Amino acid sequence: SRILTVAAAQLGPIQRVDGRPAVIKRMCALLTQAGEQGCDLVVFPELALTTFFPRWYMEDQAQVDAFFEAQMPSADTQPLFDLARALKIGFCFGYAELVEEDGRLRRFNTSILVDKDGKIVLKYRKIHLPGHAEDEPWRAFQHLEKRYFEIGNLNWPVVRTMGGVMGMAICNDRRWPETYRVMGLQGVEMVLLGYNTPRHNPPAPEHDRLSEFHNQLSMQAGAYQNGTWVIGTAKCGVEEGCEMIGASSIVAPSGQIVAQAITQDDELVVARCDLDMGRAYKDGIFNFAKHRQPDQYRLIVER
Ligand code: CDT
Repeated sequence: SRILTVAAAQLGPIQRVDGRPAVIKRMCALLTQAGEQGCDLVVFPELALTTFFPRWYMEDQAQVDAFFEAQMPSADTQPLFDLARALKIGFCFGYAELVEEDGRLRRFNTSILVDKDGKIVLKYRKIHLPGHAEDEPWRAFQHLEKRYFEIGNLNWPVVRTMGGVMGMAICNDRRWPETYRVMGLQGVEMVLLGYNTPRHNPPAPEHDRLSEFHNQLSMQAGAYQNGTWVIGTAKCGVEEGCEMIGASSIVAPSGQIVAQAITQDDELVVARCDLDMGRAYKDGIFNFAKHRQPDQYRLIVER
């Protein structure tokens, strides 16, 4: 067996006035706890450094860009990198990325994986951007990811690090089977995933009571169908008057949840994960080479 002790480092709410240094302090406190519990890897949420700003319609680009990071690590985030390296812990977190690429400024909803030596070894840019691009004043709050971010342009890369094959996904990605399958086809053994999920979905309020169920359903199915661990980490609680679900979960390749958060606040959820546990699924019922029928799936990429 190849054991990796992993933590989903759930974050409680981050209000708009909370500066990055205060958030980094909370993340460092969770890292320290993770060190005390012998963790190898800590997974923080999507857009971990600020409040979930797509809930607001903004026209002033400078106001929007205040939520973005133009450098990583930055002066604000360096203490997180330093502490993790001192503790010999790998970590992953999400942030809003501002980058000059192809001769223009581009904005992505990004997550990075940092190895135990403090080196960024993998970057992913969110592909399934939910919500809308224009103000919809009838909503109690907006979900303007389609306004503030471009669709990620890195596909779903995986990397061999910390003794396993690691990949990443971000929030809404977890609801789409293609997310896990593209990584599954590259032999992924652990998917690191952060989310910000408002309980209330203005276009379909009748689904609100099913929020945790759909969260679990998606991650458990993705894990089982690809023989991979899934580490789902929430930013949750009441942020700027908007409730977001918690239920951060560590899901085994069997599809079973082996550990889950019980609060809506900063909380470390830890499990000893055997990376070899996916083998029986990858070699058996989900042996892709033997049983998949890609010729029959063409419609999926044609439409
Ligand atoms: N952050 C994020 O992707 N949240 C979405 C909300 C969907 S409702 C517009 C999610 O899938 O959880």
